[in-house]
Amino acid sequence: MKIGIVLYPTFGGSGVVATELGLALAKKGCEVHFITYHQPVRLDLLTKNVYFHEVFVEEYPLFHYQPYELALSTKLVDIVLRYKLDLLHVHYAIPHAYAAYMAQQMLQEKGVKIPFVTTLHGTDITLVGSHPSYKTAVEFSINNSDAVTTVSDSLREDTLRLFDIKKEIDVVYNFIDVNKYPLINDDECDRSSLAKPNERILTHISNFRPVKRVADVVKIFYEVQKEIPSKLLLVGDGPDREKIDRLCKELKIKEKVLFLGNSNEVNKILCYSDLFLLPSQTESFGLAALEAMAARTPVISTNSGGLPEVNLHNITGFLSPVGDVIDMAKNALYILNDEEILTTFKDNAKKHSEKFTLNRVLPDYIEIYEDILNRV
Ligand code: GMT
Repeated sequence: MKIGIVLYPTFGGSGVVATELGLALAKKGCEVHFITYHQPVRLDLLTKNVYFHEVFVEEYPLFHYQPYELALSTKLVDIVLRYKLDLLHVHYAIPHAYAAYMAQQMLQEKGVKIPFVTTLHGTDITLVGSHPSYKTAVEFSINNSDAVTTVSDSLREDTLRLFDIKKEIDVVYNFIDVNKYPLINDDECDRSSLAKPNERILTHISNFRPVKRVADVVKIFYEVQKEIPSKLLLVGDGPDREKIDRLCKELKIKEKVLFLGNSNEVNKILCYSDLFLLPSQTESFGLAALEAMAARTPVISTNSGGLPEVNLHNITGFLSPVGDVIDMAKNALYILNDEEILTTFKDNAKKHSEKFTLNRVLPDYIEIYEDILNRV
């Protein structure tokens, strides 16, 4: 099968899922073409069956906004024709589903039929997608996709609630490749440059957007460090980063908080971590939480969106209402205060993460592909 995967190339979860899926399909013998505006962060281009095509937007003085979807749909037509692709799989509705639909229409005029699958990831539905500026186009693109998937039951429900959907929506959970999360032994996991032996390490990874409520991460940590010696690792970068830096200074905890920026060594950072904090306003799934669990790190999160499908209350971590930093701090202390409790939560987190493996998810996507190809 020859598949074109359209994605955002950044550190965000939708790009990570799309990249890992494409790489797994390539390993199975599919020819996979990644199409986006620069090389995806987790994509190793020297992989058999893998191709990358950069979408270039020509600048022109008249354009106040660059017409990316126009360039993308043109590129899709070009790649489908040149490599004789069988189908497109677009990750994140805006503007990918819309561009895929346009490419499909243009190709039809040339006598070529190409079906496309749209995978909805979260903010393309809950935050940006349902905004009046985009809603009509997003609804149209979803209804005109040949197949639609969401990454959690909660996102499926949100999509049906926020849009007038006339299509079946399949839930295909996000996943991790367990081979990339081997348990790292304590002696291999040298955390001495980050924390003293008696200190606990709490970690947060995100794109520092307002939806992540990173200020709540700091406030939870502030309460925790009053009771037990600890450090906070902040991984990632984004619009709220400076605000968070200022908050740490105001709370006088700057020397206990390490800003690590964007990292491709998430796996290693997580092996140092005792607890993962994800107090998001909304989260369709919470891939970062799943990655933490796969690395044996329990999770303190909110109970919004799809998080309860990933983080099990009082088993793999705890869930609290959005903004309830005192409850989240109390739960964090409960786990961190007792070595035996911490070990139980770590074991539970690892075990539960194994329900979301690539091997379980891949056949679902392949079935969806075969189904739409049979309908062409
Ligand atoms: O969380 C973000 O802001 C990034 C966003 C993305 O598009 O990469 O993440 C969304 O997709 C991930 C992969 O499916 C999910 O794990 C995240 O929960 C989801 N984010 C939100 O719903 C806020």
